[in-house]
Amino acid sequence: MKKIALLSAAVTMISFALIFIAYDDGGDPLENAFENKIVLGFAQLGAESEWRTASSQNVMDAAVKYGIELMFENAQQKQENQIKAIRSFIAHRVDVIAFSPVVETGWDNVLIEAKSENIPVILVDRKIQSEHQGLYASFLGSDFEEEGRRAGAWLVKKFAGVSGGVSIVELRGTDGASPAHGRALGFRQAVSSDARFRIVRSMSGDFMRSKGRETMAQILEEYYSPEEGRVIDVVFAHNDDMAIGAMEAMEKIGVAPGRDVVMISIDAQRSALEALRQGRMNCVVECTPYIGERLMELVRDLAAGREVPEAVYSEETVFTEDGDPGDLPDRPY
Ligand code: GYE
Repeated sequence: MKKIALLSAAVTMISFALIFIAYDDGGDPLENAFENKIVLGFAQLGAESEWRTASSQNVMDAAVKYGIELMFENAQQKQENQIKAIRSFIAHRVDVIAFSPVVETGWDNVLIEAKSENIPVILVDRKIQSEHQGLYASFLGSDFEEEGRRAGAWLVKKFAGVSGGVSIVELRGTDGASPAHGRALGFRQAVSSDARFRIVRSMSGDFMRSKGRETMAQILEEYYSPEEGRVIDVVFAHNDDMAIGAMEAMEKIGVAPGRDVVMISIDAQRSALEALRQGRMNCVVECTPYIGERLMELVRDLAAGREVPEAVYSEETVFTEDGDPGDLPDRPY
């Protein structure tokens, strides 16, 4: 009898401890303590930029906050690794799969496999292209064409009333990736109506700072000589890391980004906003990595069998040299 009483006291204490742990998680305490946790398999594409690192951290933090168990894989920028990760999530019978597709095509087979196992899929931050319908439940992220248009529209305004041609260098993101595709397209839509704007060089820097630096150094060799001093007018970089790499390459040979060359970039991470404050950058189009909490809400809805919207776009803004530097946000990333 005494033993039974002791045992039941112990069980009660453990239950309270469990409730407390779940509460500490920031999730719904009772739901987590007494029900099985939802399991989310997330295949991140890599760690190519500061944006990506912030995105991964944000997903991890949001999973803790929502009491969702996260299986997280980093695919090191390789599609085959992402496909492998998704297959392992299917084998583990996770409740929901989410991934940021490194490129747009080549996902049909693995997504058909997930579908046949009734595991819903969310595309996070990047899109795919497929002839098949219904391979994923929802897309969550930014409107990349709109980001490109915003960058181009600012440039058109910047050169309003200035005569003569405007030569532009474009540093593209990863070839085949939806943000590279959308940003290139949107930018061209915005500048193409004015014949003064010419994209003289477009090269991929793979969304990486090191490659932005190398690519820009190569382009400067072609377009700049200390004797002639000829330099391009504008650099449009598909992300901040490449823009910062390009700025380093310019400064190394005495070209001043922001003054000798107009700099436009996308993301608005802390280092780019700092460059804007210093006058080394002219325009930064925001693309937020903070979509983790919205992702967890979608995961909860899908796990509960509820309908979710086909696409959820983030609300974003543009930071430019025309604004008050004091208004620029402080970013942890
Ligand atoms: O702009 C870039 C990152 O997919 C929107 O990927 C994302 C992009 C982001 O490497 O910095």
